[in-house]
Order: sequence, then structure tokens, then C-alpha cells
Amino acid sequence: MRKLMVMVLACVMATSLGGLALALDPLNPSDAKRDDDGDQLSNLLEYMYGTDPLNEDTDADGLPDGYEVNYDQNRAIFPANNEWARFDSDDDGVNDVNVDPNYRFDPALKNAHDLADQDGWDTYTEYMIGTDPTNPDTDGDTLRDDLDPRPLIPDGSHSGQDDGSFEGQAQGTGMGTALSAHWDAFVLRGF
Ligand SMILES: [Ca+2]
Ligand SMILES: [Ca+2]
Ligand SMILES: [Ca+2]
Ligand SMILES: [Ca+2]
Repeated sequence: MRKLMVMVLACVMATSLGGLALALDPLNPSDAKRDDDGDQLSNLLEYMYGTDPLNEDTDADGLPDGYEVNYDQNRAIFPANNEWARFDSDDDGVNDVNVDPNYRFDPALKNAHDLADQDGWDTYTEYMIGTDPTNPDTDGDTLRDDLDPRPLIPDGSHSGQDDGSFEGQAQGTGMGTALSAHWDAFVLRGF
């Protein structure tokens, strides 16, 4: 079993390194900035994250490499008095949002089933719908994504308000911006 796992790992590494060799030519000064597989992650960033520059979804979890990197670097941040910042679903004393160590994305590791923001939807569902996988309430109307009939439109709240004016809104990528629908515009292109 151990031998089999080593062989599988070696194959994955060989495939990845093979792609890397094809995507990054030491004699070509411009290939680092290219995005050969169209996953919104440049070849150089693919190298830095250990992903395959010729495979848009290295860990085969349905989430493009660039999507995972984007949300790993740009997760929704909530002020301390916010309802979601106080949310501790596993009751381990570490709040889910902002600080829980499980609240990570790694494009080289399969994690589509992680409930990063504990809103009841797995990350792949959030990707398909366009909600923010790091924000339990993408549109900021206080209705949790999975309970919100229109999770990208701030038209509902627990109190019947429709302006999404909830105390202490998130900063960063998620709240009210439906970032997932536009994530490709946010992924680093500076390399
Ligand atoms: Ca790429
Ligand atoms: Ca992936
Ligand atoms: Ca969400
Ligand atoms: Ca909502």
C-alpha cells in the first residue's frame, strides 16, 4: 500500500514537473507571465504554489487553481462584533471566519468538500453558484448563503430589512460584491 502511494505520488510529481518544464523555458524571458492553462494563475505563480501550469485544476476538485489561490489570499474579514465573526460551528473556541486554521485553500490539495465558511454549502457549490466560499453571507443581507433565496442579491434579512445594512460588514472580497462571479479579475496577474 505504501509502495503504491509512493508510485502514485511520483507519477503526480513527474506529471507536474513535466508540465512545469514545458511551461517555463529558462531561455524564454516572457513565459513566467503567461497563463498556459487559462486558470488565471501565471506560470510563475503555478510554480510557487506547486500546481501544474498545464492543468487548470491540479487537485481535480472542480475548483480552478486560480480560484483557490484567490480565495486563500482574499478571504472575507469580519470585524469582531459581526455575527459571522462570532460563529464557532465546531465549538472549539476558535471562530470559523478569519482565524480558524481549517479556513484555508490549497490549490495543490483536494478540498472541494471543505466548509470553509460553514454556511452549509461546500466550496464547489459556492463556485458553481457564484457565492463567496469564505463568506457565509455573500450579499451581506444577514441571510446565510444556503438559506438565502437570492444569495447574490441583498434583498432579505432576519428583521425584514432589505438594504443589507448589518452592523459591521465584512471587509475584503466577499460582502456584497458577489466576487465569485468575477474572481478571474482578482487573481494575481503581476508576474
Ligand atoms: Ca495557469
Ligand atoms: Ca482545484
Ligand atoms: Ca459562502
Ligand atoms: Ca445573504
